[in-house]
Amino acid sequence: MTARLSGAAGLGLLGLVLASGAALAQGAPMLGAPQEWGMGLQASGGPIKDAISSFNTLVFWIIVAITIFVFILLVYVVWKYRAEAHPTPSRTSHNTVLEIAWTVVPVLILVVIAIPSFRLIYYQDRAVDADMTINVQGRQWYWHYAYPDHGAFTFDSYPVQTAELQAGQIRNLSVDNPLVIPVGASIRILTTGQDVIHSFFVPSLGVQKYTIPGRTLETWIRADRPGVYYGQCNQICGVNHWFMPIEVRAVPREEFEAWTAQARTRFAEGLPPGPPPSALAAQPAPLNVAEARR
Ligand SMILES: [Cu+2]
Repeated sequence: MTARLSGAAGLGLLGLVLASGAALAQGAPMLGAPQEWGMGLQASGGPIKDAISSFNTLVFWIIVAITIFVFILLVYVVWKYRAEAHPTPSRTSHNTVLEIAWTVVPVLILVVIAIPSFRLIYYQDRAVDADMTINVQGRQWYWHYAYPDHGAFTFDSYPVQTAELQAGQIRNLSVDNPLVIPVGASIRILTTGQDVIHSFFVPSLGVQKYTIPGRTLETWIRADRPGVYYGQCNQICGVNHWFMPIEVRAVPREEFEAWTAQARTRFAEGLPPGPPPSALAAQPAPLNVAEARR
């Protein structure tokens, strides 16, 4: 899918290389989080975000081309038809060729945008042959996660309080019990809301899905590299809306299995699962620890 979109985008690859950042060595845990002076989209942690970045690049360059074209046209007209050089104004009010052209060309541009756009929407819609399922429930004001394929344990996820932040943790983004996923697995995400509409939004994994009371919506995620991917509820859901950060930790499959085993045991004892074992070792330092802690 990425390849298809990149093909359509043409220049997408350049954008992706720039976006995914020089700081991210191949295989190193990556950090999906806002960065100081970040100008583009967040770095991509998986195929869905790759596809979104490609499509974004395509639309960006179309906008650049149109803007330059209109600017040049304006300068040309202002210069060429100024009163001094062109004292008798044209009285032309209709021009069939021109009118057809300025109708057809925008339609073609829209078609060029629409085809990859619809492709992307259907690509994001659901996982083909998902490896596992995670249930995500938005609640006022925390996240509730369930792993139906791994013993049906569940837990709540709250932000780490500012005073309790440890090195590498990010204020208003780090949580006590992160969502843990295995690297490279296609994960079906089923969302629902307990009370009001929330939204499960993790930019670096390319996912945003509403959690609506009484309804179950489906989407999917896949992280191709180990890392920490941050997000937030991005639906204004009440006074403590800010209290709903999302932290997704993508870990190697063995570590994921160990974590689920630990989580099941602890769930049976009424305890939260906590982070995966190597969480602190694998914690990539944000570029702006001082800033994040402020
Ligand atoms: Cu919310």
